[in-house]
Amino acid sequence: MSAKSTIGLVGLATMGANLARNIANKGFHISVFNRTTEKTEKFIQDFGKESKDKLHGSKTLKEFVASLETPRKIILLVKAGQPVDDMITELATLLDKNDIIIDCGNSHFKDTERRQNALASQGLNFIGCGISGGEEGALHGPSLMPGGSKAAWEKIRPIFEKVAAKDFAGKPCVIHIGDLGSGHFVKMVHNGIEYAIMQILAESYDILKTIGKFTNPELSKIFAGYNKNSNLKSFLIEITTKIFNKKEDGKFIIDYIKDAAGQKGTGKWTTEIAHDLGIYSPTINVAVDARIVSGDTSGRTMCQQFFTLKTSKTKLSPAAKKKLIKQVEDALELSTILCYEQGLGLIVKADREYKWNLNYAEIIRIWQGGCIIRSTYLKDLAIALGKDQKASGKIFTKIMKNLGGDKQKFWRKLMSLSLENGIPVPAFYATLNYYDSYAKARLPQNLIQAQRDFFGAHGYERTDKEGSFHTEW
Ligand code: NBP
Repeated sequence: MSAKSTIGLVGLATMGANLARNIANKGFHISVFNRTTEKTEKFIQDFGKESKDKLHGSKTLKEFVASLETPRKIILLVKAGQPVDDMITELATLLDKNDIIIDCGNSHFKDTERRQNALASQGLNFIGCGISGGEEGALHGPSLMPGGSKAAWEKIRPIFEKVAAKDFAGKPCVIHIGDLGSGHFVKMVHNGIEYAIMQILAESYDILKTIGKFTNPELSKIFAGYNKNSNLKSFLIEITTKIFNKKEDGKFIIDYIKDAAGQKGTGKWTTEIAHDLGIYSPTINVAVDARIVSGDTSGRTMCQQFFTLKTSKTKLSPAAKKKLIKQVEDALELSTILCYEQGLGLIVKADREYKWNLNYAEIIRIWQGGCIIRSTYLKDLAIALGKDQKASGKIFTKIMKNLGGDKQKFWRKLMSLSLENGIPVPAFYATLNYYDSYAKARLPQNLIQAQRDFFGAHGYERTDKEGSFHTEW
């Protein structure tokens, strides 16, 4: 290769390989490097022709760095954690002032800030960029959430805007999120919302299967019906309808998948940071817990010998089954709205704490395409958070009316029915508690304050006069 590549990418696993192909298919020359050289060779063999020779493989990091235009722009898509630090250390010795490293992995935003500060002292730019959409997104258009130096962002902007997914209006699903670790923070919250919505969908499945006795093809049709609801139409529901219909060797594969879900960094980090920032995001918390309990297979087996369920076995008439489908839709709709709300609450609090000066409407807009939590509801939500006060007020009122209407009554009834039948619905329940806790004028924590004062003389504030008080109980 004589001319130099516009950009480079390190790490050719699922995300890196697909993003590199996407970048090359959009017409940019891209050099790639992977720790295991055979993977680079196979990648070039398999996909080199696809983009008319825009992909260039390097055997060594030195050769890779030398193949790039300056200032060099290098995307990292290696395993999050120590591999990112190792790769940065190696690269930093080969790079020149003003070169840019873009970590597109799921790194913790505090690690991103540490890396930015360390590299800045060497004159290097570091951007922490969240990427969502899995392998399909990486290949055809992901949602991208870059944070860090604005000047460095301007250098990568033409490439990122071309490879990103498009929102409902055809604009690229990428913006400069803000300074420092804000891009990785927003991606982390995106994943927290993803955990919450996936748990709510799993609970809907359990209710419909256990109480409604619906078959897999019926479940697929039910979820396809939910996907016609403009507040629910989403990538996650779309794939759910496909999952229920998928057969292998004549068997529905869903019935043979072990019920133990893994949970990696981002979900747990979201709950930790929510606690650190004092933000109530119960659905995200219980979604992480629900995966933890599902994975405790030995604990579950042991408890099943001793825990007796005194539950009803509700038998539904055809009319009642129809009603159940609607009740689940209503609960799902309101819960999903409140999952986005919880994630947003966390972003707003972090923005105030870290002074990132984020644009919330734009963050919601770039989640409209490419990412896992994309949903038609995000069109309304972006308007509700936008600058047009009249339009925003109108949509906000519509959302609040929906939350406070009859669907809420059906959601409460569904919770009773689920609990009577012994179906764990932690995410549905936590979301309803979230709504109720904010809606209720007086919470019972006056008793907690009295108890704390009783045993620890912690003092309390009163509703009828100013100041701090203590009682000799
Ligand atoms: P993985 O997270 O599985 O990482 C595998 C890649 O890291 C391989 O290229 C591997 O090279 C490289 N690597 C490792 Br492991 N240790 C290394 C080291 N010390 N130095 C250099 N390279 C090293 O890949 P992925 O699933 O494509 O994810 C990449 C990043 O994107 C992760 O942070 C992930 O959390 C994030 N992400 C993933 C998804 C998804 O759907 N998979 C979605 C969004 C974000 P090798 O070939 O030599 O072993």
